[in-house]
Amino acid sequence: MEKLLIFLVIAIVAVAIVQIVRVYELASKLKGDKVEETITKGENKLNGNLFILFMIAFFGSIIWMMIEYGDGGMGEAASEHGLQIDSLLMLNWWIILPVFFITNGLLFVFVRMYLYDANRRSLYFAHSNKLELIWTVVPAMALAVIVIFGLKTWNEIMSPEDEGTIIEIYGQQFGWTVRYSGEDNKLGRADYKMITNDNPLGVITQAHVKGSYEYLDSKIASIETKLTENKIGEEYILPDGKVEELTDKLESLKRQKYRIKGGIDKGIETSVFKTAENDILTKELHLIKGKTYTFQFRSKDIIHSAWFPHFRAQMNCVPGMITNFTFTPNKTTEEVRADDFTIDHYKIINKAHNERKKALGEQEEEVEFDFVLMCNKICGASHYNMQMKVVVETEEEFKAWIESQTQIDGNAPKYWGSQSVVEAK
Ligand SMILES: [Cu+2]
Repeated sequence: MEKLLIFLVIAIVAVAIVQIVRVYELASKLKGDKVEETITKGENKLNGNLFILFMIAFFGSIIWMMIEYGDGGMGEAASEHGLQIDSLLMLNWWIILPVFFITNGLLFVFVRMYLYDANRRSLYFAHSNKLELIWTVVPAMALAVIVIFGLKTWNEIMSPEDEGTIIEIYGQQFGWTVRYSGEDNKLGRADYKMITNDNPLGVITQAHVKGSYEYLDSKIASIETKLTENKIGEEYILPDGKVEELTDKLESLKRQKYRIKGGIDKGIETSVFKTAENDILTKELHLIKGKTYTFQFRSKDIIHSAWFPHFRAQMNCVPGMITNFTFTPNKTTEEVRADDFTIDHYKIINKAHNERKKALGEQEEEVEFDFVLMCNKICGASHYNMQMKVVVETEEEFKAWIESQTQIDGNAPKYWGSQSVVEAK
C-alpha cells in the first residue's frame, strides 16, 4: 500500500511538471517570445568548461576505483594456470586503458576547443589512404596480439599434457558433492536412473543396483497398496485425478526398473563395478599443493557453474554431459592465511562481521580465510549459499584426511600417492 502511494505521488508530480512546462510554452508563444532562443557565446563556453569538469571527475573516479578495487579482493591467483589467466587479463588492460583515456580525453577536450563559431567554415576532408591504413593496421595488430596470446593460454589450460588426479564435482540444487576416483584414478560409471537416497550420485555398483531395485520395489509396493486399499469392487474411492497420478507414477517406476535391468542385461562388465567400488564421496574438497587435478563436472538438475575464484577456474555443470577443467593449486590454505594481503583483508571482514554480530547480540567470532567453490549460475532460491569449502594442504595432511574417509564399498581408502593420466583420450 505504502509503495503504491509513493508511486502515485511520483507519477502525479511528473504529470504536474509536464503540464507546467506546457503552460509556460503556450504563455511565451502568446507573448510573442521566440521559443528557441539563440545560444550566446558565454553559454557555449560554460557548457564546454562543464565538459572538461565532467571529464576530470569521470577519469578521477575510474582511477580511484582501479586503485581501490583493482585487485578484486582475492589476492594473487592460487593456481599455476590462474597466474597465466591474470597476466592475460592484465595485458588486455594495458592495451585497453591507454586507448580509453586517449579517445575519451579527445572527445571532451575537442568539445571545449572547437566551440561553435558562426564565422568558421568547416573543412571538407573526404578521404585519406594513409589515415585508413593506420586505423586498420594498428587495431588489427593489437587484436592479433590479444588473440594469439589468448589462444596460447587457452590451449595450455584446456589441453594439459598430464591430467593428474581425476575428481568429480557433482552439482545439484543447492550443494556440491565430491567424488574422488580412488587408487585406480578411474571414476566408476554413473547413471541418473540409479539415484536413490543412499546413492546420491547414481554410481553404478553391484550393491547399488541391488539397492535401487529394493528402493524402486518398495515405492512400487507402497503405491500398489494404496490403490488396492482404496478399491471397492472395480471402483476406486479416490478422486479420478489422484488415481491417474498414482498409476502414472507406478508406470514410471516400473519403467525405471526395467531400464536399469536392460542396462545390466546388455552386460555392464564387472570391471566397471570395480572402478566404482573404491570411489570416495565427500562434502569437502581437499587438494595437495603442487599436484595436478582434472575435475569432471556433472549436474543433477539444471545448469550450475562451478567457480573456484581463487584458482581463477570456472566451468558449467550441465545435466546430461560431463565437462572438465584441469588446474594445479600452488599455495596451501595456511600459506594464503599468512599472506599480508589476506591478513589485511580479513581484518576488514572481521570488523564488519563482528559489528553486525554485536548489533544482533550474538557471540563475536573470528572468520578465517578458506578457499571456496561456489555456484556462479543463478540456479534458484538458495543459489547464494551453494558453496563448498576447499582445502589445499601438504601431502601428509591429505593422506591423513583421505584415509579417514570411506570408500563406496565401505572400506577405508589407502592414500595412492602420485597419479597421472598421460595416455591419449
Ligand atoms: Cu547452482
